[in-house]
Amino acid sequence: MFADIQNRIAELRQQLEYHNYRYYVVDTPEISDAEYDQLFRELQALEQAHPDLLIPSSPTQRVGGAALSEFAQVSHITPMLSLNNAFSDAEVQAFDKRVCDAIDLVDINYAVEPKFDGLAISLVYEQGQLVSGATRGDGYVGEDVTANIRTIRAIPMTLATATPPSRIEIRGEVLMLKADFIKLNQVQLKNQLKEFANPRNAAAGSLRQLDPRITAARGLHFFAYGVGQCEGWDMPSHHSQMTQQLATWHLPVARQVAVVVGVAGLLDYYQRIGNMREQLPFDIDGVVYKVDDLAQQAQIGYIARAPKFAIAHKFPAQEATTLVLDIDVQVGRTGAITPVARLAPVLVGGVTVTNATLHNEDEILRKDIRIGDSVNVRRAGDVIPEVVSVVLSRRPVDARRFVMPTRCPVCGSHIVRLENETIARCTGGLYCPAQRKQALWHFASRRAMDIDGLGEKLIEQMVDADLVQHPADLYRLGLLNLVGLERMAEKSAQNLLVAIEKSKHTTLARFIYALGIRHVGEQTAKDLARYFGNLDSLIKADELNLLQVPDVGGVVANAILQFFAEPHNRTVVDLLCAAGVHWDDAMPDNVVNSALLGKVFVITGTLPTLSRDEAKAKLEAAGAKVTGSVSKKTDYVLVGADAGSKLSKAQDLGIAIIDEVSLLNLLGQQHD
Ligand code: 9MJ
Repeated sequence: MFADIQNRIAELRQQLEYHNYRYYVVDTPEISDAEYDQLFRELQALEQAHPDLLIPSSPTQRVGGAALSEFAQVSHITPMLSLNNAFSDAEVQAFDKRVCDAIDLVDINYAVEPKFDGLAISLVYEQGQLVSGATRGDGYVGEDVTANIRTIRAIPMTLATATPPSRIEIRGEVLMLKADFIKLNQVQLKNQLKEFANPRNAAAGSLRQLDPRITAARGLHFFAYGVGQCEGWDMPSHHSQMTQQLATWHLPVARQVAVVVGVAGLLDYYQRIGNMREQLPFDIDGVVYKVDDLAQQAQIGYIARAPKFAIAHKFPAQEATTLVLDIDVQVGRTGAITPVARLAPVLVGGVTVTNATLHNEDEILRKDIRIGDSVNVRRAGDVIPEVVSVVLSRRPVDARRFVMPTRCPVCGSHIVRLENETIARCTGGLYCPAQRKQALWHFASRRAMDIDGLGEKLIEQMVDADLVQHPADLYRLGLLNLVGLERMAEKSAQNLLVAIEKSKHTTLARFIYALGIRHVGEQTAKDLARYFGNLDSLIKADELNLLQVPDVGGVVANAILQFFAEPHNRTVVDLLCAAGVHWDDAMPDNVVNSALLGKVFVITGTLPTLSRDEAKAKLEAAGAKVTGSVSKKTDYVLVGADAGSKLSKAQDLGIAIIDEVSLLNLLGQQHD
């Protein structure tokens, strides 16, 4: 019976390790998460019932242990050497020549590997069980990070072999996959924690956590690339066979490892890996070349602290340090204002960089980037370079903070940053040249002014030819303007003019929507049109008025206010109306411009003709609110006969007091 349990436990551990390997190492799971959980729970239950059978390398023990107060030191029996670097083809040729000379051979076979940009780690397996994991440290003494290493699912707790070495030290690199890095930074941002500058820093920060539960949550990965000390195992004769062996034990070995011949093979591999660099799921900073034959390696030997039989061929740095000469802002198609650092020109990964995006104001504050600072700049693929961090030690005393300009650099309209938004925007939506194409395209779109035939391409041409600057210009176009444009024969030009003419007769809702006010979609435009009934009332509305409109909250109200507060936009609206754009005014749902809209009333005493309910209904119909008690928020107290304490309170607070006659006057006025 006991033997059965022992067997079942061993079987479950083996199965869990296998499925772990399928999932995390070869990325082709065979069972569902639920099935995995079921096996896991069965093992957990058996181990709980038989604590004497629990071993540290059980798959249930990946995340467990309590937080440490510090990491213990570990001496590496075989030192963990670093590699010399080559930065040019000439240096690689010189390396190959040294190798050839040392062993008096030509056309050497080299094992070639990506150079992972992570942290070098040493894993020790005894009788096939993972017993320890340590960082490289200074190469001789590292830190014991075993508990954290166990949380890395790609690292087997048990080697997948019935005949493991009695003891083997496996070396490789712990890293964070790019996708996990992006996710981690999103979480950091959400929790208002500092983002990591790159996957390498994230991996280092995650592995050096005293609490393994934090490491576990970070999703680290591992690639093996070598063997250190080894007992009870016949080492293969070649490095490439060794890494293959590691893979058969279910250690993750990069798919890109290969064997090539001679210097031409090395340089070709460098090119090939360089071309796929951006597409790889992990960061690399070069490739590594190692003489494949281990006997030849021994013959070539070491110099100082590095092997002479291997070299790292680095890619040009993707990060560089330079000066922030100035910070100014760019205006996007939607009016988004992006601060941009103007940099002293610097080569980053072979490309001269003079500008880097700073994303937004908060980002500048978070990274504390100032004009005059030395900054680290990164370029990844074709994306706009960005500032990663500031070299604070080099900050000059006169470094200046960035101040968001109040005016759009392109059109001079006000720049505003709405509540709860990170992005500041130019408010000159209809007028701003930077937003012209987008604004026109939206204006003409089917659900807005519905100008048939006026698509993106045509708008682009018209703007580029300076025919149209803002929507009102569309209504001044003539046949002669249009026929000069590409693919615009007289017939299509005529059709377009007819469509433009037709669009003049529209609805208020469409017109409001066409203005492209931020946060004002089609439905909100309809609500606004129905509520206000005419454009003038919408333009004159204050925040309280706007908040009365169904589904209009503070953000939308503010966006509308900002839009109409910008004189440039008002000008375009006036020009549109002057050009003949019109609609049939609807009866407003609510009476607007009322002195009473949004005002807070308290009624007290007996009114001469109206009942209290009637007075209340009339007030509410005019957009006022009626409450029961007088406070500082009360605008008016409507008094009748025998008014009591509410009247005296209103007098104390200096609140306007009116009688029924004045009320009826007020109500009457707005129907004028
Ligand atoms: C990295 N970082 O990818 C070695 N490395 O070999 C590879 N590092 C190495 N090999 C001996 N692929 C010392 C370091």
